[in-house]
Parts: sequence; C-alpha cells; structure tokens
Amino acid sequence: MAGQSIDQLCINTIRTLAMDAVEKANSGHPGAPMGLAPVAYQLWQQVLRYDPQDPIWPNRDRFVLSNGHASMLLYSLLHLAGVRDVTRDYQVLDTPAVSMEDIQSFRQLDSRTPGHPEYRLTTGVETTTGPLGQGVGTSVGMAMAGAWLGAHYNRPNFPIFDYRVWVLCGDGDMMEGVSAEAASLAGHLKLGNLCWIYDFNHITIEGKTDLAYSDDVAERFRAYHWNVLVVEDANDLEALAKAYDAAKATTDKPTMIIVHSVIGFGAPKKAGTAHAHGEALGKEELAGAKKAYGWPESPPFLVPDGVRERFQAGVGARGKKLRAEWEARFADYRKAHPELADELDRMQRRELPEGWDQELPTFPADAKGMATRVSGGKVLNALAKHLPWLVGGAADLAPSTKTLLTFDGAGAFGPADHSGRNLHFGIREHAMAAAVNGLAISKIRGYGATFLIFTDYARPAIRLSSLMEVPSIFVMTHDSIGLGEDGPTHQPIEQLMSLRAIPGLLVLRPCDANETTEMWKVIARSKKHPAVLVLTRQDVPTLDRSVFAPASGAAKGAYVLAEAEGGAPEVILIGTGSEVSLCVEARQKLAAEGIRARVVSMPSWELFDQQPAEYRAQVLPPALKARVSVEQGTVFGWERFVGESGARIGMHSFGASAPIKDLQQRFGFTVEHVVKAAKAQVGKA
Ligand SMILES: Cc1ncc(C[n+]2csc(CCOP(=O)(O)OP(=O)(O)O)c2C)c(N)n1
Ligand SMILES: [Mg+2]
Repeated sequence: MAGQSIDQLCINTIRTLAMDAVEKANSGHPGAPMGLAPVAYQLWQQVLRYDPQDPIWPNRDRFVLSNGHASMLLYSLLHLAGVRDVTRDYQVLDTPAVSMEDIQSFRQLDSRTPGHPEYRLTTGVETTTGPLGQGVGTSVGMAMAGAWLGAHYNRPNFPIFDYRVWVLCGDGDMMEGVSAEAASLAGHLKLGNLCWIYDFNHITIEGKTDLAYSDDVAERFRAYHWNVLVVEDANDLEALAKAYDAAKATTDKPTMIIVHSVIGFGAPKKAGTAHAHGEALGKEELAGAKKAYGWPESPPFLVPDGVRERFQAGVGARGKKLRAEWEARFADYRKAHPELADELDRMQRRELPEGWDQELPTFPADAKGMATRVSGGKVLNALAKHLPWLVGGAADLAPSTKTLLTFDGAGAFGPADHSGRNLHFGIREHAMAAAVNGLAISKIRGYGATFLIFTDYARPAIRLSSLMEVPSIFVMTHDSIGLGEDGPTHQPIEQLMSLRAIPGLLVLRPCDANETTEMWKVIARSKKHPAVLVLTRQDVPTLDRSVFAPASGAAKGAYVLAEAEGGAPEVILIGTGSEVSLCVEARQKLAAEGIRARVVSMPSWELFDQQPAEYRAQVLPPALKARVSVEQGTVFGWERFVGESGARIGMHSFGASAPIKDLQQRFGFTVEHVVKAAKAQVGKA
C-alpha cells in the first residue's frame, strides 16, 4: 500500500470491503462496487452535504443507489463515513448504522446489510432499491419534494431547503421503462436539484449490453432537456470533481453524468465481463484484484489507518459545519416564522397539524347519493386545506379521479414554479407511484391518482412503499365493472384482491360518502402504512346513519352496518364499496320473506385484521356459517370470510363494454341474485 494517496487508500478500502463481504457471504455483486468506488468516494468526500452524526438532518443531500445490487458500495460508505444509527422514532444513537460486524454479516438473517439496500432497515439508506429503475424513479419524487419544500418554506434570508439528490444508476436502470417516464418528467419540471450518475460499463447479467441495448443515452437525455456530461474514466477523480461542480452549477435542469467504467475493475480475468457482476470473485480473482490495488491478500476486511479519519475530515467535517450553520439558521427561522417551523417539526415526525380534521365533511343521507370519487375529492380538499404538506396529483386523470385541489392558493407545481400543491404527473403511472414514494420518504404526504386498473402500471412502486413502510397514498377510482362503457380493458377484476395480497398495504374501499371521510382519516393518521383508496365512478347512495350504524365503524375495517331484525341473524351479507347498498336492499327483501340477515360493511381487510379477536367474532360470529360476500371483483380469496360453504358473488371473468345496468344484470350484481344466494345459505332456496 506504500505510495498510495490517502484518497486511493479510501477507494481501495471500499472496493476490498465489498469484495471480502461478497466472498464471505458467497453471494452478492462485487463488480459494480469495484468499478464505482472512485465515483461514489469523490461524491461523498468532496460534494455530498451530509452529516454522518445526524443522518436525518432535513436539509442533507440525498444519495440514492439505484443499482441496488451494488449494495456493498453503500454499506462500505456508510461504515467508513461513520454514519450513526437512528431509531424508528427518530432518535440519533451513538452506535454506527453499519458496523464492521454488519459488513461481515452481509446478506445474513437479521443483519442490517441485506442483499439490496432497504430503507426501513438501515439508517443512511435513503430509499429501497434492487428492482432496477425504482431508485431513479423515486429520486424524481425526492427532487420534487426538495424543490417544493424550498419553494414553500424558504423565506428571504432563510434558505431552509436547498438540498440535492444524487443518484448512482446502471445500464439496468437505463433500460427499465420507468427511467424514461421519470427522466421525462424531471426534465420537463426543470428539477435542477437532481443528478443521475450513470455507470456506463457496457455489462449486464447476460453479457455485453450490445446484446439488447444500443441507446445513445446522451442524446436521449438531451432530448429530455437534461444537462448531459461525460466522464471518460471512472478512476479520474479530477474529471469527476469537474462534473459534480458542473452539476451543482446547473440549477435550471437535471444533470446526467455518464461515467465510463469497468465492472470488476482490477480483477485479472473477470474485469470487464459479466462474471464480475453477480457472484463472489473466488480466491484467485480476489487475490489478483487485491494485488492490482497494491493491497495485502489478508487480512480480509482491512481498513488501513487513516481511512476512517479521512472520511471524518472530508464528508464528516463538511457535513458537521453545514448542519451547524443550518441549525443556527433554523433557530432564527423559528423565531421569525414560528408557524412554519412548527409545520416542519410535525412533518419531520409524521405528525398532523392541530385542527387538521376541522373541515372534514359529514354527508346527509341521500338515496341517489354520489360517487365515492366525488365525495373523495371533497374530503381530500377539506383535508388538504388544513394539512399543508399534503401534495399530489394524477396521471392525467384528475378530472376523472376528482383529485385536483381547488381551494385558493393550492396552485400547481410546474417548471416555472415549484411551490404549488397540485402535481401533474402526465401519463406516467409507474413514475408517478415511484415519485409519490419519493415524496413520502421526504416526509411530504404525497398522493398519486389514476384508475384502479392502472395499479398494474404502478405496482412495483406501490409494493415498495409497503416494503419501506412509508405512508404513500394512492387514490384509485373507476374501481369495478361499474365504470360501464369503457369496457373490460378498463374494468379491474383481480386488481383489488392482488393489492390486498401485498403485506402491509391498506386497501380501503368505502361504501358511501361518509365511509370515504372515515377512510381519509385513517390515511391522514397513517405513519407507516401506505394506502390505496379505491373509489367508484358511479353514484352510490349515502346511507342514512340514523337508521344504519355510524360510519366511524369503517375505521375498524368491518362493522355491522345493519343488524338483523326480530332475532339473531340467520345469514351475514358482507359487502364492500358499491356493493354494500346492494346488500342493504337484499336484507330488506329477505326481511319481508321472514329471513333475518345482517349486513357487514367491510371497507378494509387489513384494518379488520388489526382488530382484537373478540371484535372480529362479534362482527362475524364463527358459529354463523351462512354467509354471502358481494364484491365487483374476483371472488378469489373471499372464502377467507365466507368459508367453504359460503357464497361468493363476484367476477369470474373479464367484464364487458355496456351501460352499467346491463353489466349488473349480466354479472349478477342484482338484489335478486343476492337474495337468492342468501336463501340458499339458510336452506330456504
Ligand atoms: C426490475 C429488475 N429486473 C431484473 C433484475 C435482475 N438484475 C439484477 S442486476 C441486473 C443487471 C443489471 O445490469 P447493470 O445495471 O448494468 O449493472 P452492472 O452489472 O453493470 O452492475 C439484473 C437484470 C432486477 N434487479 N430488477
Ligand atoms: Mg452495467
């Protein structure tokens, strides 16, 4: 190691930690960290505004590793920079986020160094990556958040938010469609705080990228209105420094830095080949690479003297100073603008402002009623008025999803003005969902809206919101065949149930306007669980709550909406959303025939699951086996609540293009059909 500059020592430490960790785990991806170590090091050491002593400092620069398979690169940085651990309730600890022990338990059960970086698990991981494209997609939401926070909360002499979002990404990210959606949006919105650094190493798993990919990435990004820079050699620290400076100086558009690198740099045979991508190097290559770095073959996991100190003197010292300046500035800001400072405090802790629910509407009974997308829009606006950091928009469907914020001052977030609260994602559902996650990670309550059918276009990001345990909000309207004439391409069948299959995701399908208010309350209070709010296109009656149980029961996921009259129930009708009123009508018909039916409204399986067993048994008494579920989606899964012997009224096929009345007849969503099924259940068919 003699003669190596301290910077080179640091870079080679990152490389060898990654190589040794993958070797020990006999699993992982050494090649990208080996190639990218100088790129990441130069960024962290010279540029990143980040204080390892306070990894949740709100104005820190964000670093996203979109090529998440290179996780050891990030873990090495977090370890060497001495990033501290932070608890779930935002307490900064003295202990490291990633210890040497963690590095040595890479990819092992319960370690903080899982195969791909996980936001929920490891402090310093700013977003979960691994599914290629998600990191770059999410980074656009993070940059929107930074821009919005700055435009909204900065005051003359008080630049409270001016952080940047730096993203490392690879060939895989460039090939994934979501990167196109996200880059197009970021370019249009002139997100000057965003920089993607593209590891252009010409290698993916199957071999050379020319097997499947020959884009001119520079031209592509220029066409998206990005500032495009090229660094010819990933080991050229000076060229990297220049590129980073140029990115910082470019404030009117995002920057793309294309860095030519060699995967597995230094490995005698595997360098520049796909063999360096996703497997341990093996003894010989490992030794050969270390030799090439002028590194001793053993001990493994070597951190030479001076390396940690170097990080302290670089990113550590800079971050400490910047944060101290910011803290002082924020203390003055708090004096000058106490209300704004209070908002920021609450936002950072995911708390609600006082009076957030003061205007939430209660809707009068109305037999004609209104579509839940319409009541949803009213509740959203009433909520947003008093929850100033609720920000969102639709994928070009706001007139249909009713998600536009229409009150005075709501404003639009556009290229010229980043302060507005209405976002326009364009027809980019996947990037929208990823960006909403980026907002949520940035502590903004972000929502994205489209038709329920198009959750399929957004699903990878919806899934990640749940894995990350961040409260992203997805408003999904046109929730069934009830949307009518648009037909089977637009009619969700399996979507509702498949969303329920995502662990931790709240799927909320209110039956009327008042349940919609209740569901928005659940969403507003949620700190960890993302939610999909599922709303109708068509009108549904607003139930008379002086006759039926209060809508507050909806917060429990399921409740007895209408009890059987004249004795214990003989059969339970379980409905969700628009089908609840069908159950209510059927109950009446059954009563006329002397059959006692209970109606359970079940807007959310997940909320119901959270209730104590006694409550669940009150709503669905285990002894009462005669049950009918009614939902305009796949019947798949309803046996869970109606049992093997129960009846499931739902969809068994795709829908059809027709007026809603004809569809309801054709697919059996009629009072007569529900009555018939209930009678069969009680043996009176
Ligand atoms: C959405 C998605 N598809 C497939 C994979 C599997 N996968 C992991 S890495 C990789 C190749 C990525 O190539 P590149 O981004 O060039 O990374 P490099 O090999 O250069 O490190 C693939 C296909 C994935 N993680 N995510
Ligand atoms: Mg590659």
